[in-house]
Amino acid sequence: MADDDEDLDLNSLSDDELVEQMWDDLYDGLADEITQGTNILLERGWQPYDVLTKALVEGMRIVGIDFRDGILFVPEVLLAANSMKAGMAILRPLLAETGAPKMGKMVIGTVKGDIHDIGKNLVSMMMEGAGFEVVDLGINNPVESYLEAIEEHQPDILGMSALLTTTMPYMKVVIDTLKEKGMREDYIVMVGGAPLNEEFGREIGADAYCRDAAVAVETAKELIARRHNKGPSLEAAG
Ligand code: B1M
Repeated sequence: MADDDEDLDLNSLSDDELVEQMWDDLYDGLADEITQGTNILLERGWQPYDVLTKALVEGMRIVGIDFRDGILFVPEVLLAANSMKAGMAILRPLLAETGAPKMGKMVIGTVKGDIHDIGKNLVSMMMEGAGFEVVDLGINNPVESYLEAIEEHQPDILGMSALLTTTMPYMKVVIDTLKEKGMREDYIVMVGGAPLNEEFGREIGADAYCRDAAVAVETAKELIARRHNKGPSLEAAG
């Protein structure tokens, strides 16, 4: 696909054609083209969130299907992921540019054994855009990293991401450790990642499972507001 596209002027495409071309370019791991396409859509007045969801996230969804079906392999998917990150790098400051008052703080990281970070990065970007301060611990985090970070940063929210069925149980290890240390109730715990669901979130004792980054933002706002409304008096009464 890449060869055919060499002389293609992305500027000459309609919005719909360009978005479809970006799905192809993401699939082919063409970071420069993704950078260009992202900039063109923004110049045409697209909202950063629309570029993110309609061009980049949808493109990665298509990559995911062919990865699952054994049509694409790890090296190709890595190139696609890097291209996606090139687009996200342009969108990040725009999404964070809302000037919203600080809503709260979140520490977030992908759990131990798991190196997927695109979804987590998206959640971080959207949370920053909604006025949250975000401390991103990156990938492959053992329970100790989470503990150190919450000790250091005293967040309102602990966020965890997992993309593998083999790594998602580790979220429970982190939550159980918080319980053992008597710290569980000090933090809102939110979890997310493609293989998770509502039921899993409940079973491991998280406060919320978040289907996507937009849901993460809404859930965070809601849970923080609920916590503020509760206030210290309830604890004192209890
Ligand atoms: Co991986 N991989 N991968 N992979 N990979 C999946 C997850 C897989 C489903 C593909 C498949 O087979 N269909 C499959 C898992 C199967 C399973 O567990 N049952 C899989 C596999 C098997 C593997 C390897 C084992 C492959 C191998 O080596 N043989 C290996 C594992 C490495 C490891 O982690 N130890 C591996 C490696 C890789 C790459 C390195 C090549 C690359 C990652 C690059 C990177 O992240 N920097 C990669 C990718 C890109 C994928 C797919 C194709 C795409 C994931 C992604 O970025 N999606 C993925 C297929 C899929 O998910 N359909 C797949 C886009 C992203 C925006 O969505 O991450 O779901 P997502 O995030 C969403 C929500 O889930 C939610 O909000 C996000 C934004 O809306 N969310 C949160 C996520 N985290 C949250 C945290 C929150 C809240 C919401 O906290 C509050």
